[in-house]
Amino acid sequence: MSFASSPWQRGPRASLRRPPSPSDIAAAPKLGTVEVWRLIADFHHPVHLHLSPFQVLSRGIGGPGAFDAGWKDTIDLRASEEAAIAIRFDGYPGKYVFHCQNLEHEDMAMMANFTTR
Ligand SMILES: [Cu+2]
Repeated sequence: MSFASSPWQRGPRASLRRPPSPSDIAAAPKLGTVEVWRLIADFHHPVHLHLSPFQVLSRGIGGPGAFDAGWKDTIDLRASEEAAIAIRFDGYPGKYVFHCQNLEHEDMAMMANFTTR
């Protein structure tokens, strides 16, 4: 599982394949802004973001499905699936995580940190 956010289009910014270090920051969005993150799954991963709900912009080369309508806190990605999500960062400054909801993957610490400022 990897992702890239819109300010960094040169390639994946973070991977959820290894346990995170508390000091690793994958993204640092500013409160009150919207970022588009591209999520790429190597395996089935239901990806959950803390703090900020998001909307699904696309899956693969198509648009979002009917099941993608509305605000989400989790997106279910199948193996080799790619999605773009728009996240509005509101709330409080601090460090948050996003992670896979699959219990086995959670136990392997499949997560990354982001910080809002
Ligand atoms: Cu997973």
